[in-house]
Amino acid sequence: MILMATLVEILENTASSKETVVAVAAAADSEVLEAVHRSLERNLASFRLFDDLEKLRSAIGKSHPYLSNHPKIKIHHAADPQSAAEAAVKSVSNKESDVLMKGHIPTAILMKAVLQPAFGLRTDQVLSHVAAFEIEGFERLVFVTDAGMNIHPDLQRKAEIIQNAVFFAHSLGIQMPVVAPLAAIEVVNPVMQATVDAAALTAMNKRGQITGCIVEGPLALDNAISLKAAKHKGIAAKSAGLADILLVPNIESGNILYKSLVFFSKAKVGGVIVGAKAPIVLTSRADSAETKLFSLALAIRSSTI
Ligand code: COD
Repeated sequence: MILMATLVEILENTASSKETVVAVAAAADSEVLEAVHRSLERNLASFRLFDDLEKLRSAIGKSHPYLSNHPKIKIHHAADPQSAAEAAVKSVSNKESDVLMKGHIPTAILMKAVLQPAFGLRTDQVLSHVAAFEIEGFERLVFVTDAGMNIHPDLQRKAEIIQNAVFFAHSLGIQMPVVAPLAAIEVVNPVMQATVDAAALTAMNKRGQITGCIVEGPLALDNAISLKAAKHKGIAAKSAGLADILLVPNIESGNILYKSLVFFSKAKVGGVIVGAKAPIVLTSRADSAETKLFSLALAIRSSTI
């Protein structure tokens, strides 16, 4: 597996070996349709769009008329966001589609449909969100998990979230990713749960309970990603400064890190939910068409491994 260092490289090296079909829940949105349009230009996938028919036709007519009779698009009526979520999920679980994509719909509505055992997309694994960031001036991709699904994970859930992200990093050619469980300091403070969990996750990795990676923490963000900062502070951890995967303590810190990277640093990002029977493209409704396209490429790659 070739190591990919940028999201553009990933996009350019992602081709559906077979025709990948993407089911989009609540597709009547110009940024979603732009991502669909750009995917079609690149021959990445074909699409089933689920939404209110009138709304969808009007959105297509306004922003992307070229999509209205496209041979690689099928349109399905769903009266409201919940029906669109359920129909798109069922389309993936009955294998009409290979990838699920969130459109203009709240994450919780889509994920509740994914988690419904009767709809058949769940596995016995934890589902978690992984975002891949390409940051200007930074030589490697940085993965942040979980900024989108698990609200307040306990130790066991954090171990499973790491394992999901590690498999995802492997699918991009990163053979032994370094994982930093983030906290505010580098030592264990019993009243700072993130530091206690980080130390336990480090021990779990050493004992073979989390595999395919090096976990070392607790680390604050600067010492996780900057060798210079880690050296300056005299951090003893061998992998300090070298993190590929940043495990955030909870969804709020993850969301703030995600949005800071995008809005302050203009980082490029793609994000997916892993751990279900098929990959799920999960971006924020405000995310750009480019982010949705990168996310699709990441999802297609992880659906073909
Ligand atoms: N992986 C596997 N199974 C899970 C997970 C998970 N991450 N979460 C819940 N389940 C299972 C439970 O074991 C249970 O069997 C069932 O699903 C329902 O569990 P609840 O009642 O805890 O789940 P919900 O429906 O209340 O909440 C699930 C959500 C995904 C809706 C919730 O976790 C959520 O709102 N997450 C945040 C989503 C969000 O707002 N993201 C914003 C950033 S874009």
